[in-house]
Amino acid sequence: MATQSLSSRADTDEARDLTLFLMPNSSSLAVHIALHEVGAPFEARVLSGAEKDTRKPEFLKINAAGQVPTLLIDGERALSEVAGILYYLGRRFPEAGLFPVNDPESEARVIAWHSFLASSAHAAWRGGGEAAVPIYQVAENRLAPSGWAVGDSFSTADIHLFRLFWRFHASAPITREAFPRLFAHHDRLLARASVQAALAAEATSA
Ligand SMILES: N[C@@H](CCC(=O)N[C@@H](CS)C(=O)NCC(=O)O)C(=O)O
Repeated sequence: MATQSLSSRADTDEARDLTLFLMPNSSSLAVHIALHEVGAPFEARVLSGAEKDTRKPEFLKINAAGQVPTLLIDGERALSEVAGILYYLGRRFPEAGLFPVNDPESEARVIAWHSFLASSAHAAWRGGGEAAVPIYQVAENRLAPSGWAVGDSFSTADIHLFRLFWRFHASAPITREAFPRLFAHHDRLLARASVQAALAAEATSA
């Protein structure tokens, strides 16, 4: 598992605290974006899908599920699952405003989005085609009037939604006219500096 390091900010002690194992343009993109949002130094280690790096013993020792994203904390504690890692980053870096504070209903709504996205949406949207359309409809209907996933502010749920929609929407028969909120959400996210930074970094290694 000869991984490439993407981060130029990996030279400090603080950077060694957070290491993201990623595969370009996969589920790990959501965590990559969130790391840019919170502004913490981190090291990104790029695994190769073609080389089946996630199945190699060195990586299975870090995450027995053999999946990205995997975030290594302090070089020793692996955290997996997009939802879990986004929650961790949102709570650890509250100044970034990615997770609601002292508002049980909004907190629950963010968690509900993550649960829906990790289960129903990921499976259906990856499959593509007509079968995926009803789940796009659920997401379209659930977006708040503000255009964000929850309430009036950007949250980890928006990052998770963006990564899945960005990756899979072209394989479903959906149009801007029929799903205006979802496409507007996608465009809004695409314009963020964090999203541009993560996509540009992953493009150089894909
Ligand atoms: N439930 C997991 C899904 C993660 C996942 O599906 N990761 C894929 C990439 S999108 C992966 O690591 N595949 C490599 C493999 O299974 O060997 C999450 O939400 O983080």
